Amino acid sequence: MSLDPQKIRADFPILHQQVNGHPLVYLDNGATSQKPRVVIDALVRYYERDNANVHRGLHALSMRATDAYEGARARVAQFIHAADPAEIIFTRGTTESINVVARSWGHAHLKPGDVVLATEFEHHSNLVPWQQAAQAAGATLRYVPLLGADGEGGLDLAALDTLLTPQVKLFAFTHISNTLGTINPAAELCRRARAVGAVTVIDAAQSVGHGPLDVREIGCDFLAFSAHKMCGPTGIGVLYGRRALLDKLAPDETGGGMVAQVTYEGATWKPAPERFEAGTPNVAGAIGLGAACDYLDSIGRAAIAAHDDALVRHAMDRLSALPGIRIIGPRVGQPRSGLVSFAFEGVHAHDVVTFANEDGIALRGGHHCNQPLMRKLGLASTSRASFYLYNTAEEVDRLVASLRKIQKFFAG
Ligand code: 7TS
Repeated sequence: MSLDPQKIRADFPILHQQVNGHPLVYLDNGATSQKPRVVIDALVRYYERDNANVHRGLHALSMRATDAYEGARARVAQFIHAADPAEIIFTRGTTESINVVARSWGHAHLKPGDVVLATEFEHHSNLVPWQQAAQAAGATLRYVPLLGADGEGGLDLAALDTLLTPQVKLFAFTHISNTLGTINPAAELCRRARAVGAVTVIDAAQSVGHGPLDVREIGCDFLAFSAHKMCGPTGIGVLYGRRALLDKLAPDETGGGMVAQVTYEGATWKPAPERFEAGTPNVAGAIGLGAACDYLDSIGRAAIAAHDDALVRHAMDRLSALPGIRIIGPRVGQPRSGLVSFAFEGVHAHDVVTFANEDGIALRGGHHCNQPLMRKLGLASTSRASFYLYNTAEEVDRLVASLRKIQKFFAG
């Protein structure tokens, strides 16, 4: 159950280039992943051979495009073990998926006095939509605290028990933190939320392409993710919703493609998923996402998770030996996803990222769309290295060598 990153690298054309005179080391996978040739080819093939609008034509191309689009839906359902392809709604990405739930479900179900629960380490995309939904309904938004001065203790599960009152109507949480690397016990959190009758929404942006995921085993009501972080194209993502919930939900966007009957006076809706896909969808994107699912499964998601884990252990080991470094999130040896965020005493994260770029290394620096979390940890920003299936231990070593140079430079 291991993978050979050198072999995998041959599948990714973009990796074979020099940046500032050095072979590219791409460690910004938390922001977006690179695309294998098979995904790029699927997009080109669709546009060269099959391009047509879906669900409305009786000609050959439209039928082919519709089959491929619906085939991608079925493939995604299988990828996350959804019971039914109708539970897969194509969106623009994680952000839009969460907004659909916040607007549709929030509008229908939230009342004054209700509570929406989130955690202290949500990405802005799983935080601001809930602020908006709670404000619109006169509901209250509460946060499950994070333990530890560096967030190393994970979610405070004892506090969760106190917070999960019958007033809580919805609990939204990230599966994997894009800044801390914390892996939340998703099935356990859903079980506890269900016990008070709360609906669960999981932000799976950082998890779905990095390991096995089964929505029925987790027992969530909604789950959101983006194709571009899992070797697929940009501009396409998924909202998974349990059929029983989706069928009762009104759409948040209306127009062509999602209506059953229209008169001058009004309209009725098709069932899910069409009900939530107004207008011409991103057909090519869905096909590209289907190809990404095939690609990841051809490698094996358990093997990808093991590879991420080996890299992050190696990185934690080497990084924690650097002087003046503050690593946030789980400690060395504790479970964490394949990413690590850190701050250097006296060096701004943007300087770290700029200097690393001189060595051909792509990192991310900033607040990572986690401003409230940064404030809680007393940090303006961090630098982040995030790994994926094509990264190697040698690349981690190049990062560490570059960071040593940066430290030396700023030490004067
Ligand atoms: N949720 C999490 C946990 C994320 O990491 C991201 C993107 C999103 C939601 C939003 O996804 P989108 O595809 O809708 O934009 N995270 C990052 C990041 O960490 N660096 O750049 C984007």
